[in-house]
Amino acid sequence: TLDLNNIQGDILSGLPKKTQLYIFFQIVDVTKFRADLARFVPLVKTVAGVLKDRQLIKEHKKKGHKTLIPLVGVNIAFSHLGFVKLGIDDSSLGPATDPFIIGQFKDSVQNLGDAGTQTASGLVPNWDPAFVQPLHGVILISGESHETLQKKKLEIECIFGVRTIQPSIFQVTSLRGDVRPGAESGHEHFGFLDGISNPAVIGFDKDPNPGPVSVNPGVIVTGYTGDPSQATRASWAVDGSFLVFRYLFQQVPEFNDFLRKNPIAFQDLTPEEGSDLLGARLVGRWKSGAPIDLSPFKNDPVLAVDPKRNNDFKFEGEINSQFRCPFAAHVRKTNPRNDLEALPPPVGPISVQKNRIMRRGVQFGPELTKEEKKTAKTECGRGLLFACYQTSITNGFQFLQKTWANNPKFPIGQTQPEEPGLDPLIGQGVRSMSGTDPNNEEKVISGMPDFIIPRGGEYFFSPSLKGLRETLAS
Ligand code: N7H
Repeated sequence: TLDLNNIQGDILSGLPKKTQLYIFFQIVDVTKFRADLARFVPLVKTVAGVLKDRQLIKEHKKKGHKTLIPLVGVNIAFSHLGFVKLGIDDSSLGPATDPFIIGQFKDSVQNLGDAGTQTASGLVPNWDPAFVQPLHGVILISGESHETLQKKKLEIECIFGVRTIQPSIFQVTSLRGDVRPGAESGHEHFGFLDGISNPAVIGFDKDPNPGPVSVNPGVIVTGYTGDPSQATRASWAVDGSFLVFRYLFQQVPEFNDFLRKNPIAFQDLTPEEGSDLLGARLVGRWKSGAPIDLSPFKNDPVLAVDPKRNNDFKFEGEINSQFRCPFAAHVRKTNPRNDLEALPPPVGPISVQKNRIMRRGVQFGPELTKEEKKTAKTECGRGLLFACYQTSITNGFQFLQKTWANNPKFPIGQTQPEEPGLDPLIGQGVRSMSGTDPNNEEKVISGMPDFIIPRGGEYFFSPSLKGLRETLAS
């Protein structure tokens, strides 16, 4: 059984958040850091702690309170360079070829497809300078208000002696994410409801909603059935998970402008409805969250918010058709469901279980300004602090990005003449796709501007409480 008191809270239950800070740091004094960490560990929120917090939130709401209950959740994770700096043998986290060991800086241009610039030291990604520096770890603070976050941040800075004459860490950068205001709460910056589909975990989610099959706990938490390296994990590396962080900018006015200029002419849709349909066909869901596989040509706001139905689809009977949903639509690319799981022999069926990831992103940046709406040009940076957990980056995030999103031939096994094309949102490379027009599935749209631009990131490992206490701290 999963030890919920030993697993960091963000992994299985998601730290409750209206706002969240990611503090990226380097360790500058190893001996002091290990001593400081011992005082930091009691702040770390476990899965059990989050479950308790969620109960408190429920009771608080039930009592009719309009204000949010002050709550804070702290987690910590380390990069391979962090473990090296600490002198900790992390070889049970992966071989030298594992993306975690290589680090995202190199992986970004080698495998993820991030745009780069040729320099004397090789191809380097066009990233924010903060992420070009080595990062040793990240501290996550989630809460209901900026005040709560700021207070906790100061407490943590005191523990690590930041702004004293002997700090143990140097803060390279910190990023703040905020859930969007009002009716857009829960929606990412393009306007689509997010956070609907995450894998249900056997042994944790007792009564999962209808949808994709539940995954073995080891797909998300190290040391359990489903962890490809279960047999060889060091004991301190059990009850942990790899945290992939990506700093992703979204070109929202440009996205909206593209939809406006390319409405799908279908049945008796108005141009505005045709633009909404195009957006829905790029994502695979309507802005409301309703899956287009179930409601292909018209938004269905009731379906959208019905947890018993809004993830219960498989691209069924559709193995060879993109009439209802394009093969390249973002949610079909990143969780192909029956495209692989019902793929006929000799190639299929192929389970997607090992490729599922637990997504925990949060939005950053302001709402669109009047000026941006008018000019259709981004002036203020905004996007997603993308985060996801898995026990294998090779099978999880990296696979989704490299082998699915960036691969014009995926999903495989289609017998149509047309190629699916790249994921129109996160695909990197020459971005074109077929299937946006239900009247003409072979029609290819190309010349899409980059809607999502990676500007940084790193691969981290989020250790167990026991690992933090007994192996990392001293
Ligand atoms: Fe995606 N978006 O706004 O379009 N994503 N994503 N994602 N994503 C999903 O089903 C989005 C990104 C996955 O199980 C939804 O919960 C944006 C990366 C996976 O059916 C929406 C960005 C990767 C799923 C978005 C972004 C993924 C998923 C529908 C970046 C991995 C679940 C909501 C700025 C490499 C698929 C939902 C399933 C869903 C958006 C990034 C993966 C609306 C804006 C980098 C696995």
